[in-house]
Amino acid sequence: MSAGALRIWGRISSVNVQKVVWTADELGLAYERADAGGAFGVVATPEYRRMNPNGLVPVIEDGGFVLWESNAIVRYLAAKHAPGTLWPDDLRRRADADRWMDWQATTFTPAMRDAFWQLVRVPAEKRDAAAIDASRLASEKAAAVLDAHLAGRAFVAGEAFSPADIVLGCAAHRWLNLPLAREPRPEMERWYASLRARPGAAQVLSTPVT
Ligand SMILES: N[C@@H](CCC(=O)N[C@@H](CS)C(=O)NCC(=O)O)C(=O)O
Repeated sequence: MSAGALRIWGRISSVNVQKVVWTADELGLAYERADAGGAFGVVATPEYRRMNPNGLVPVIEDGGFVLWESNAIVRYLAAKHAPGTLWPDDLRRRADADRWMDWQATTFTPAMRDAFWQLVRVPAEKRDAAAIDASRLASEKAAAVLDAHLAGRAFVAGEAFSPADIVLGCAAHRWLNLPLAREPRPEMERWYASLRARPGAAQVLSTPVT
């Protein structure tokens, strides 16, 4: 990797890596991404554990500064490169985006974890139907909250695109592409379609859910 460029470690199939890649693409940053995690390994090496003792992806290195936790990375990159635009200056607008980022990490994504894991990663004959259904119901509850919130709003935090759209856009990409029957969510689907039209989202939102 060349010196000085932003470095991202993590396989693109990881929803948490996708957030970071989308943010970098949205900001037009030059970066180099190294596959790590899953079948790529790397995360158990002593060098990697020195960067992230959790052994998880993503990790970034930016001019000697190492950071893990995907939403913290998204906030860091947005605040560094786009204060006042991607990262709102206004305290309340920023808190609004921030709140939805936390909601993605603590509510929406945990709700869909079992459905994703069972339907995408577990062989059909070994699937736990009860776990899938409980996860589907919890995800529908969260999807209903987001769908209702998006009514009358172009983006999650109002009229301007914010980091909340990136992290929830990655979560929605997963939810809307899981092979299961979902309730119709017209506002969420309208918002997701608008995200898919963004050049900065092209790489991530065209990545299959695997
Ligand atoms: N809270 C962490 C979670 C990171 C995480 O769970 N990453 C998963 C991929 S989405 C991981 O590293 N799994 C192990 C692996 O890929 O080897 C974040 O948001 O960055």
